[in-house]
Amino acid sequence: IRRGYGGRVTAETIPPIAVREHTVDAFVREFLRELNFGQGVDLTRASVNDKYLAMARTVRHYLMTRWLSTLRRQSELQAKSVAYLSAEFLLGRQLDNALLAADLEDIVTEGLASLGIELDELRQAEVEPGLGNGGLGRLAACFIDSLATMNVPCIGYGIRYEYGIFQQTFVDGEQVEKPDDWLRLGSPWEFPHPESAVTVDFGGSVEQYQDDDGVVKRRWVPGWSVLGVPYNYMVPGYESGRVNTLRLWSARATRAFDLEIFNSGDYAEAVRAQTFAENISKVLYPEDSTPQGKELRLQQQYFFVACSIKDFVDQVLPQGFDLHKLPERIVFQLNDTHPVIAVPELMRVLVDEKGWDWDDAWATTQQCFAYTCHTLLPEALEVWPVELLGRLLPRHLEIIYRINEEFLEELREAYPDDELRVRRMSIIAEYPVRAVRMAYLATVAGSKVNGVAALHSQLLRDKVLDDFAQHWPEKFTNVTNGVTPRRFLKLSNPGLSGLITEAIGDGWVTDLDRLKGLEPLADDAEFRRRFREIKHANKLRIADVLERRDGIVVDPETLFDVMVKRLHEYKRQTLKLLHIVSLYEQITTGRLALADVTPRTFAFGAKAAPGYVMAKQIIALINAVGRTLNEDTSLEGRLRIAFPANYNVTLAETLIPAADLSEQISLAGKEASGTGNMKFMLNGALTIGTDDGANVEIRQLVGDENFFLFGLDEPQVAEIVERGYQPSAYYETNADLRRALDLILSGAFSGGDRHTFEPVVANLLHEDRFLALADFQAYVDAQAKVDVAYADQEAWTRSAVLNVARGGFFSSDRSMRDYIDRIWHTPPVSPS
Ligand code: AZC
Repeated sequence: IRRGYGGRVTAETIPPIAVREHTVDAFVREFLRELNFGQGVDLTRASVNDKYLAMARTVRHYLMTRWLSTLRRQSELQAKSVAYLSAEFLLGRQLDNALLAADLEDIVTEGLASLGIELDELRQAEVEPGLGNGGLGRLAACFIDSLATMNVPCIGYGIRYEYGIFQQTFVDGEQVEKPDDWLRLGSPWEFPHPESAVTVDFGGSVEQYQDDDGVVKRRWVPGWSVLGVPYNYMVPGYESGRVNTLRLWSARATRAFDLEIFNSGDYAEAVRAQTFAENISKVLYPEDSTPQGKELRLQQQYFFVACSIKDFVDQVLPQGFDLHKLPERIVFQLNDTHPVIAVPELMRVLVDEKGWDWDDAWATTQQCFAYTCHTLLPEALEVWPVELLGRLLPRHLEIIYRINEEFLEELREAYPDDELRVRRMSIIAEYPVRAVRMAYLATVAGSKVNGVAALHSQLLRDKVLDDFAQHWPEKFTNVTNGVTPRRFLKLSNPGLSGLITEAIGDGWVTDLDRLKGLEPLADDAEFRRRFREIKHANKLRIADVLERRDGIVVDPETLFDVMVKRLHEYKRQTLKLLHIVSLYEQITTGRLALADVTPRTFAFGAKAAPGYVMAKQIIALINAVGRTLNEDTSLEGRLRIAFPANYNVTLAETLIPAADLSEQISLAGKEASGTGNMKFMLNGALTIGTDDGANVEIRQLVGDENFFLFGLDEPQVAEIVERGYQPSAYYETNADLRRALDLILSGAFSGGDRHTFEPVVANLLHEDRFLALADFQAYVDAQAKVDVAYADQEAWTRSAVLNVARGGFFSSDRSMRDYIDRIWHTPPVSPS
C-alpha cells in the first residue's frame, strides 16, 4: 500500500474502517447529524434541498466502508483492472441506486417518516447528472454498474462537465435549449480531490535534443497547460460488497499561469486565463452520433485521457511499478473514438518521458488498448485535421505519423501490388483536408475492435472497416450491448419486479437468464391478469408524472405506443409521424371509422442537437401534429400525442415500464445497436421494428410471433441505394402516403401556413436519405397487425410475458462477461 487520495499511510497504520449500524435509529441519528453539522440547519428550518443533501450524504456513508475496503484490497492485490475511457457517463439519478446497493430503502423510508419526511419528496429533489447524450453515455453507466456488481475491478474515467446535456423546453412547439446547471444545488455524490490535480499540456512545439548518451531524440515543449482536478464517484455493486470508482476530471487554471499574469499586474487577463482553462470541462457537446470537429472538443478529449493515463501510472500503480507489465495490470477500453488520442499519449509517456525505445513502447501500447465502435454512419467517424491536431498537440501528431508510416510499410509488404488498398487504409486522410482518422488509429492500435450488436459487428467487418478486418480477422469481435437490470427493471418497475421475484425468486437481479423461468407462466391466466394489472398501474403512474411535470393529459386505458431516443433522421421519427398523420387523415375524411381505431397514446421523447436544423423542424412538426390531434374533439380522445420536453434517464424510468409498444424503426443498417429496445422488452413491451441493430437479436430470441417486423433489410437498402432511390415514386403510387404528406403541406398543422413544414416534406420527397417513404406501407401494415394483436388482450399479454422471459440475454452483466472473455481477461476479485 502506498498512498490513496488524502494522505500518506502504510498498511500498518491504517485504522479499521468504521461500520455504519444498519438500523432505523442509527440512520435517523446520522441523518440529523448531517442536517445539523453538514448543512448547518435544524429540521424545522430545513428546505427540501437541505434534507435531500443530508440524506444523500448519510446514505453515502453506508457505502463508504465497502468503498474503502475495495480500494485497500485493490492496492494489496494489484489485480488487473478495466479503465473505461469515455467522454460520456449518463448516470441518471444516484439516490435510488445507492439505497438499493446499501439495502437501505426500508430503513430510510421508516426513519424519514418518523421525522415527518417523505422519501419520495426528497427523491424528486435530485437533479440527474446528464453527462452524456444518449445511448453511448448510458451504456457506459450500465457497464460500470455491472462490473461493480460482478466484482470486477474497474475505474471509469471521464469529464466532469459543469453543464451536462441541455435542458430541452418547447416554445410554441419548437425546441429551445437551456443550460443544464446540474451542480447549482450542490452535488452530494462526488468527492473532489484538488490536492491530487494533474497538469496537462497543450500547444507549443517539438524540439530535437541529445540525451546523455548522445542519442538524438525529440521532445515536446508545450505552450500552455491546465490542471485536471479529479472528482471521485462511488460505483456500488448490487449485493457484491464492491464499490468501484468513477473518476471525472474538471479543468482549472494552473497556479503558475495565474501567478505570472497576476504579477504582471493584469488582473483582468489573469481572470480571463482562469476562464479559458475552465472552459475545457465547461460543457458537454450536445451532438449524438455525429462528431463535433471543434478545437475545444479535441481539447476535452486530450484533457481527460492525459489526466487519466497520468493518474493511473503515477497514482494508481504502486511506486516503482515496471511499466513493461502494464498490460497485466490494465486494459484501456476506448469508448468510441473520443478517447483515441490516449494512444499517442501513452506512446509519448513511454518514449519521451520513460525513455523506452519505440518498438518496445508500441508493443506494450498495443496490448493496453481495445476499441469499441458505436456507429455505422460514415460521417460519424471522427476525423481531426492535421493542421488543428498539430497546433494543439504537435508531438502527438508526429507520433501518429510514425505509427502510420510503420503501419503502411507493413501493408506494402503484405499487399505489394495493391497501393490503392494501402492508401485506403492510411490513418491519414488526404481529402478534403489532411486529417487523422481516429477510428483507423484505434483499429491499428487496439488489441481488439468490437461492434455493439451482431449485425453491427458484421457490417463493421464487411463495410466500414473491411480492409482492416481482412488484414486482421482475429482482431474483430462482437459484444452485443446490454442494460442494467438493477436500474431498468428492479428500481424502475417495482410492480413487475415484485411479481417476477414472487414467481422465480430474486436471483434474476444478478442472473437475468433466470427470467426464462417465467416462460411457463405466459400460459397462466392468473399470472397474465396480474401482469396486466401492473402495466395498468405503470400507466397510471406515468399519467400522473406527465400531468404534474408537463401538464400533459393521457388516457391510461389506451395502447401506449412509445418512441423515445435522440431525434435523428436515421431513427425515422418522421415514419412514426406519417403513420399518425395518415390515420388522422383517414378519420377526418371518413375513410376510417372512429370505432375501428385502436385508442392509442403516441408518446415521444427526443432531443435534437442544437445545430441540427432538420431535426428541430421534425420536433416542431411532431408538436404541431400533437396540438391538432389533442385539440380535435371529433377524435374523442382516441388518438393523442404526448411529447414531454427534456426526455432523460429519470423520465425513461417511469415511461418505459408503462409502454405496450416499443418503436425501433431505424433504417436497416444504420442503428448500431440500440439499448432502449432492450429496456422496453424487459419491461414487457412488444417491439415494432426493422431488422436493425440489436432488434435482430431481440426478434431471434423472442420469436417472430412476438415481434412486429417490417421494412427493408440491410442488403435490400444497399441495393435500392445502389440503383438510385426515388422517394417521389412512392408519393406518386401510394395514395395514403400522398394524402398524409399533402395534409402536412396544406398547412393543416400550421394554422394554414403552407411554408412552415414544407422543408420537412420536401426533404422526404426529394432526398429521404433514410428511405422513410420506401418503408411507409410496410410500417402501416405492421401497425395494423399491432391493432389486431392488441385486441386480443390475453394473447398480447402472453407475448409481453414472453418478451420479459426471453430478455435475459440483454443484461449488461452478460455484455460484461463477453468483454471479459473476449477482450479484457479481467477476472472477478472478491472485495474483502
Ligand atoms: C450509439 C448508437 O447510435 C446506438 O445504436 C448504440 O446502442 C449506442 O451507441 C451504444 O452502443 N452511438 C452513439 O451514441 N455514438 C456517438 C458517437 O455518440
